[in-house]
Amino acid sequence: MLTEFAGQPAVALRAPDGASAVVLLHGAQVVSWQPAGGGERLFLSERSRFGEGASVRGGMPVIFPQFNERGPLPRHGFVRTRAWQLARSEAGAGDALAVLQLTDDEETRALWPHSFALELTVCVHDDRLDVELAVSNTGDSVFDFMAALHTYLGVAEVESVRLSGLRGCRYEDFTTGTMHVDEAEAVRVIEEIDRIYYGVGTPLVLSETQRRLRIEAANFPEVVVWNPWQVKAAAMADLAPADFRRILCVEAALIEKPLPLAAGEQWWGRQTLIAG
Ligand code: TA6
Repeated sequence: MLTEFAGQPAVALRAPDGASAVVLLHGAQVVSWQPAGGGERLFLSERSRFGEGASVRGGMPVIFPQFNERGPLPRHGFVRTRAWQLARSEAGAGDALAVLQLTDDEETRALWPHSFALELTVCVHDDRLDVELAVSNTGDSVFDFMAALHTYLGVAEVESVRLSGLRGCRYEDFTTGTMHVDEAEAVRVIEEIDRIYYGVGTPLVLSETQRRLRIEAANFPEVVVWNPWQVKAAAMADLAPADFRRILCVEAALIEKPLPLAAGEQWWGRQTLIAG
């Protein structure tokens, strides 16, 4: 159902079992997810900026075709700051889903000279949220891309969470510019963290005192774990100073080897969150 969220056009999903989500057309950004019978699981900053050109601080920004500043494009690409089209939204017997689309235009081609079609499918059902990004090359030559679902998970207190499933994975630590292999049983966050984990093959589990979240991914080989912590958060105009404690970004990503997509080909990647 088309609605408004923070004054912006959005689609509200509600499954018959009560699971719900809200997706802004701006950036095709999921900004709320409540599993059936449960509370909000995503963080959204009350100081977020919305509308033309803004990137909204929270929810699940879609990153394409460049991650962070790993290339000449605007940081994290350009699709999170553009208006997408709603192609379809429906509530079925057990779930509710919406499909949003974005294609290249003069402005995107001025930044990145390729023809593409993106489709983001968001589906809620019972205790799960599935978000799938499909990328099609609609031009006549190959292009390479990176992509991520930059998920801001909402947590009660970040110092109390444990993120398991990354033991044995190689990671790049951006706070020190060094590479490591994670030997810890679980990731704990007690200071700024900004890591890309490579070759992640198993589902992750985020445990809090009162609740858990299972995080699965398909076709996204990397996981980014990020929390800006106090000093960087204080410098962010769109984040309240204490809100870094309520966030853990766990992002399904394709970064290390930008994917070459030939003319006429399609790729898809999915992230699934399962509340417990
Ligand atoms: O995914 C983590 C990251 O790349 C961090 O380095 C961090 O600065 C961030 O994304 C947020 O970027 P943004 O452009 O949304 O402020």
